Amino acid sequence: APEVLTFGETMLALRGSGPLRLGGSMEVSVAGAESNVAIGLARLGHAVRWAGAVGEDEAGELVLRTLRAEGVDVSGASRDDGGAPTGLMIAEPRLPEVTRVHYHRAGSAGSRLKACSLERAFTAAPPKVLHLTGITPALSRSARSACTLALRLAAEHSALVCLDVNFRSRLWSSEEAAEVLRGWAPSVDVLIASDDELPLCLPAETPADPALRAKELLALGVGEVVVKLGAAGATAYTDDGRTVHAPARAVRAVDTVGAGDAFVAGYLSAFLDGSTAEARLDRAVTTGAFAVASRGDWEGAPTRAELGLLSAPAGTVVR
Ligand code: KDG
Repeated sequence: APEVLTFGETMLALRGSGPLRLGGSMEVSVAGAESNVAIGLARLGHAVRWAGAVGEDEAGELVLRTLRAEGVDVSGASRDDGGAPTGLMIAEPRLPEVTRVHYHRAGSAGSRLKACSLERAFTAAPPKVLHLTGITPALSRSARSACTLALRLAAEHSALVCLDVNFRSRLWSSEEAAEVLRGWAPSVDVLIASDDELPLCLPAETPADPALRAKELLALGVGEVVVKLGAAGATAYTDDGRTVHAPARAVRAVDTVGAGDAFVAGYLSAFLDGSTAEARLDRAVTTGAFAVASRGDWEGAPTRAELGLLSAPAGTVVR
């Protein structure tokens, strides 16, 4: 059985080297927050299953082939038999520090993921941990139902639930997101969010202070709240009343897209290893830093043996 089951939309990802309207060549890869987490976990040696849907097309084959090559179990993934294509995401580096992302995913196969496919993938081998993001319920009614069902199955099979809020304003409004995510909060064991995303899981009247927000979430039944603070690191609030902080690891930033997913993979990896909150955060900021220092969403994710590389002095050549 997998240690972690995750699902969501993974798209064909094209990345140019300048303004999209000028044309030129692009790099071809795949991207999806949940599959980024799955790859991050697989590289760290965990058994992980991804159960999204792709189109019956070559882009879908690339998604499945990439995940398979990375050691992610795709036996629970499905192909849309209604002709919907695999979604497309274009990353347009517009300034050295500013990348625009364009989605072509409305009506895509991934967004039409069916609850019954997810149920098959879950019950075939119930996982220890179910990982969801707030992107999937924004995709469609059926994707949202798949999430609701997954939460129910997790409760029935005593799987822990990890939720990364991952708010995407291009997909839904904060009001719509809050309506869904507030209902989910009491079922979540590990809630991971950036500071500004916390109110999406809380009642309308929320304190401005992140520590008070986290306490309120714990009171609602969340097991543990992990707040990502970007360059300022991350803070975890645990249900035994402890607050643990880890500063970010200093790296030269190359591409911040995918850093949050890498952070989640590191955190869950240490969680599955049975590590302390300090060690969980330490691995999360480490894997997050690898993503920031590497081009692409998931390509730079470290293996377990590579985790220590970040401490090597500048100019190190490993030979
Ligand atoms: O976290 C990185 C994701 O944003 C990217 O892989 C694409 O899943 C994606 C999304 O919906 O933005």
